[in-house]
Amino acid sequence: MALVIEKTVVKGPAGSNLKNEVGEQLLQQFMDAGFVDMVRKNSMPWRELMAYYRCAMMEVETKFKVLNEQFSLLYDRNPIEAIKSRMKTMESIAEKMDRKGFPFTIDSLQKDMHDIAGVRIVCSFPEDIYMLADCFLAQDDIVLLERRDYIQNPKDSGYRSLHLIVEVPIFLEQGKKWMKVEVQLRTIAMDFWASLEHKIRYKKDIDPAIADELAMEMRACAEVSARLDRRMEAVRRHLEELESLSKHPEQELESQ
Ligand code: 0O2
Repeated sequence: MALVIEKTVVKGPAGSNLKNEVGEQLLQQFMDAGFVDMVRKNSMPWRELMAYYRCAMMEVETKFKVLNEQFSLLYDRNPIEAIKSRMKTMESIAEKMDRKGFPFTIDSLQKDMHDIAGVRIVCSFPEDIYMLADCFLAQDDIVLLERRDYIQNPKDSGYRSLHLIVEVPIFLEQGKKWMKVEVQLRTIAMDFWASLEHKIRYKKDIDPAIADELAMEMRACAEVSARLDRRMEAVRRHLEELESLSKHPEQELESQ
C-alpha cells in the first residue's frame, strides 16, 4: 500500500486548530498504511529502540568531540566547526519504509533502516573530512557498513558530502548492543548549499518550470562552492607552510 503523506494546507474557520487537523489527517494515513499499528503493538520495543538510537548518536558525537579536542591540543586548531545530530522523525521513517517497500516491523526497522540516528560533522576544509573519517574509522569499536563518497562523486543535484554508515556498541544493563548510525561529513560550504537545496526540494507548491530553473542554479552554485572549498584549502596550506618556515628557517636553506 502506498503511503502518500500529503502536506495540504487545511483552510478552516478563524480560530480553528489547523495544526491538529493536519496532524489528524497524517495520523489517519499512517493508520491506513499500518505504520501506527506497528508502533502501537510494539510501543515499548519502539520506545526502547528509539532510546538506543539516541544513545548510539551520543556515542558517535562524543567520539568526534574527543578527536576535535585532541587536534586542538596537538595542532592548535579545531577541524570541526559544528556537530549536528538528529533522530529521523516518525513521519520520515514511515515515508522511507513505504517508499523502499520495507515491511512495517521492528525487525525491518533495525535491519533495513540505517539513518534513524544521524550525526552531521561540519568542517572548514575538505581534507579535514577525510582525516576525521580515517581517525574515526580506525577506532576498534566502530564497524563500517557502508561508505558513500559524494565529494569525489557528487550527486546529480550537486550534493556533496561523505557518508558513513557505521555500527557502534552501546553498553546497556543487559549487555552490549550494536546500533547503526549514519555519519555525514561535509564542509561549511557544502552544508550551506545542502540546507538551501533541502528547502527547495521539500517546497511542494513550486511551479515545475521554476523548480527546474532553481535546480539548475543550485547545480551551478555547487560547482562554485566546490571551487571555493579548494581555493580556501590552498590558502590554508600556504599559510601552514609559511608558519612552518618561520618556526624552522633552516628548512628553506635546505631546500635551496
Ligand atoms: P534528512 O532530513 O537529512 O534525514 P534516500 O533513499 O534518498 O532516502 P539513501 O539512499 O538512504 O536515501 O541515502 P543517500 O541518498 O545516500 O543519503 C540520504 C541523505 O543524504 C538525505 O537524508 C539527506 O540528508 C542527504 N542527501 C542526499 N542527497 C541529497 C541532495 O541531493 N540534497 C540534499 N540537500 N541532501 C541530500 P533524507 O532522509 O533525505 O533527509
